[in-house]
Amino acid sequence: TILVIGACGQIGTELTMKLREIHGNDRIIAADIREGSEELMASGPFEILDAMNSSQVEDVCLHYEVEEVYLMAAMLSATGEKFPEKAWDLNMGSLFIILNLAKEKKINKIFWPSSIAVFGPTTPQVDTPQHTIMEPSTVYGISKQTGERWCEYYFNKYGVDVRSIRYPGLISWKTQPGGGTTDYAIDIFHKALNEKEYECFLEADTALPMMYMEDAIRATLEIMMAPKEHIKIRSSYNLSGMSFTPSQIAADITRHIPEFKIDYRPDFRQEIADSWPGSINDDRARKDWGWKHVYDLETTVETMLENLRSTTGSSIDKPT
Ligand code: VAH
Repeated sequence: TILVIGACGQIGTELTMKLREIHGNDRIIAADIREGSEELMASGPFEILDAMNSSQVEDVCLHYEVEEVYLMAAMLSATGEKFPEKAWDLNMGSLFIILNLAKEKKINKIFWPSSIAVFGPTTPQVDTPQHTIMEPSTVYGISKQTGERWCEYYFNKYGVDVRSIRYPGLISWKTQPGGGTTDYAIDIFHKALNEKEYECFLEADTALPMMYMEDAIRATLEIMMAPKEHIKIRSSYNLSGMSFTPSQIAADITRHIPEFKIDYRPDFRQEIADSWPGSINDDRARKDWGWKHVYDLETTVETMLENLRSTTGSSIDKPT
């Protein structure tokens, strides 16, 4: 069976539903610190689980004969700056529990998400390369950079088959975003549809790497299904879909909703966004395991508005 820890989060929810579609509901165990959407809870086995409690995690793995773990639980960049110690403890504690279970051969494959947050203000910001200077300025970015080093160490020293992707900002409609800096790119759709206006917490010209959730889920499944020898980078792969600024996505939304108005009131998240790249080079993911993105800005805007219009208020669960 496959265990998804953090199954009720922004990525976890859609990843769990996709894995259940592919492997069958009962082969995918969803686990999180709290319950999730009605759809998720009704679709297969669920366990309330504290990702930092090693005996609880081990019990779930043994009980369900878990072979693979997707560790999607983490505290993201913005929230992490409000609770630095908790972010470090959760992001690192949960990773060590899973890496050690694999080292002890109690599970045999891990997916662990990294992020563009591993890059910092001294990183080249345009077409950021796979290998480059990384001096992250957020606790979240520090935990992801350290986590990458530990994943590579456990692969080299203990043969642990852990695979990782540096996700850009992710855009999705099925769940509310969870405390990230790129969340404006999700909030903007809800506000455009419900209020026809949006007060953006980033400057108009803040370019950030982004990806539509469907592409991110497919990338996650593809890196996990790739033959072991194709995964040549065991820290984490750069991955990119598109790159845009708040004013660019606002202009595209206005093509669909002409009366939409946006204004800009940057808050503490501006400094975080300024420390991250504007665009990412993902040639290694394309070369090693055949990655290619599908969604661009136009198709993302169309798909988001179409789905939110047809499900407004119903299946968008409340912020956790
Ligand atoms: C965040 N959405 O904003 C996450 C992600 C690259 C951004 O790590 O923290």
